[in-house]
Amino acid sequence: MIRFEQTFMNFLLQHQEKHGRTYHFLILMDAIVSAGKYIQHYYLTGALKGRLGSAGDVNVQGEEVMQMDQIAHEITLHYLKTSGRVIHAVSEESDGIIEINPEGRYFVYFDPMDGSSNIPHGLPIGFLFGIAKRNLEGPEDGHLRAGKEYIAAGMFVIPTGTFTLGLKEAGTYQFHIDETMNFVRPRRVVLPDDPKTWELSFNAANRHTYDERVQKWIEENESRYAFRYLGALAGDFHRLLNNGGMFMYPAIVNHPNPKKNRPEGKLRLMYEASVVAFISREAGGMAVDETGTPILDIQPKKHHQRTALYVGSKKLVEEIASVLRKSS
Ligand code: AHM
Ligand code: MG
Repeated sequence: MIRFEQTFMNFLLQHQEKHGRTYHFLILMDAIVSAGKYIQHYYLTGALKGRLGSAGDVNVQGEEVMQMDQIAHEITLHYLKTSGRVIHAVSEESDGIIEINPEGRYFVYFDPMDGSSNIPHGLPIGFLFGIAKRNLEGPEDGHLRAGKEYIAAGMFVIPTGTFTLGLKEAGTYQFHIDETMNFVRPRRVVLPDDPKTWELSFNAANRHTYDERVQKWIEENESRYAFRYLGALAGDFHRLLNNGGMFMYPAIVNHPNPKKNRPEGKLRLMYEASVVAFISREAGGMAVDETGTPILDIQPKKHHQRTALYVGSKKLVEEIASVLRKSS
């Protein structure tokens, strides 16, 4: 007997039909999944084809651009354009807003290759995206949406072949790539309640540069949990979704070289922090910034805005949020 698996597209079709929705979102998701597969293909053969090096450029955020950053950006834009459903896109790899189709229905915010330090080694990176819907009835409402207004957010862990999608008020689901390059076998993901499996994930080299309250919390609590850090948000967050715990990238405020402080945080709000915050909410978790404010409530002022991030199991994030809300 052949064992057939439900494909992502079939899962989504049924979801849309059940909720009486249009097919536009399906067409957009088909484009995003095509981009994810194509990036996966380019990355898998990247070392052999000499594509894992630097592009010799520095992006608008002052960071070294890798060849794969550019390839992944180009691939994603191609598919977003051909979907015909996107009005504007915001990419980590592009300074300005990318105007695509004035008739489009969706805003897409994406980081096509997140976790750049893993690229030269061919180790896991992420393709992260958030989707908001344009206001079709009223006046044009711009593209700067808070995460709570996203209708979906997702991430591919590449080249691992996993895809996770959070759907507004409908849960978070994980899929695996099969031999035919289809994402299959939907599984609903709920962050585990049991602290026994919880993990902490942060760049330990930075710990003495954090706010004193955060340092104290780490000292008092770290021995209770396992510690894991891959250096690529999608991979670290993927573990968390399955095991529970908390990923954090706190503000850097006590660096011995004050020029290296990052009081605004490192990660980007619209296409990194809000994406994992959305997925986490749909999996029963939560996410806050350095003031203990929910990430999904932050109204971005600019599209490459940064934020500190604490995301994961609700109880643990609430614990650190109450520490952060108290004045130092
Ligand atoms: P990038 O967009 O330049 O790749 O940076 C984002 C990445 C995240 O994926 C990861 O969680 C974090 O930066 C790691 O930073 P660090 O190397 O400082 O630990
Ligand atoms: Mg990034």
